[in-house]
Amino acid sequence: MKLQQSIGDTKTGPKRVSSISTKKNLNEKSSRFRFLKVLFTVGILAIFGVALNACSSNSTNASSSGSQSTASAKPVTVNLTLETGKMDGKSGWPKFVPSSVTIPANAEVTLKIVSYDDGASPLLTGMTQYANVQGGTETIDGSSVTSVPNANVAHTFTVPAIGINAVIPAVPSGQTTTTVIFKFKTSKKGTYVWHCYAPCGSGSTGMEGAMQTTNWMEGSFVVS
Ligand SMILES: [Cu+2]
Repeated sequence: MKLQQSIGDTKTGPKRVSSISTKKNLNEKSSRFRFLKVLFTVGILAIFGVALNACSSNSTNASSSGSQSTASAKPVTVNLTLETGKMDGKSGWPKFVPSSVTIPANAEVTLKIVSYDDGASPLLTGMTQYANVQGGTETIDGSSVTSVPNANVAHTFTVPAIGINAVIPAVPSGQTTTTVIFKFKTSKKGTYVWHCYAPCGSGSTGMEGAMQTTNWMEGSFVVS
């Protein structure tokens, strides 16, 4: 029995061995196949990834170039003159000319104000914030400023609704004019009012005359 069993074992032994080796081969083949499948899938995913990336970067470029085109502001120059009462024939009645200003929306505006007024009109108590440049950058006769000493303020060109305030000093002695360059950007369309906040009019407070008359020290500011 033992012998037979051992013979039987030896007979069946190799068969089992061969079947095991076949299984091993199969296992190896299938694992290779799986490995190739994984490689193939990774390859396909990589190609898709590159393609998607290219598409998305194209669309990003397209959208960014689109936003650049909407963001590119038009450069616009607006010229104003600040005339004195003598120039207008009305003593004590300084005037911004023209009184009505129209500027395109989304524009980079250079507001050039040439003033002939050598008289200062310091801002009244509670209004001295208008001695500070707001909502843009300013140069006076080529020098950058962020404010003007109140004793030297002659006028302001202020559009409260859009937060811009340009400060115009009195023309210094020895000069005929002083030139204020105020740069700012317009955004939305709208019709606003500009004012001068310096008491440059007549009367005991300087708040009468030109200060109370439309088209003298106040006018329209249209962003179209
Ligand atoms: Cu004024």
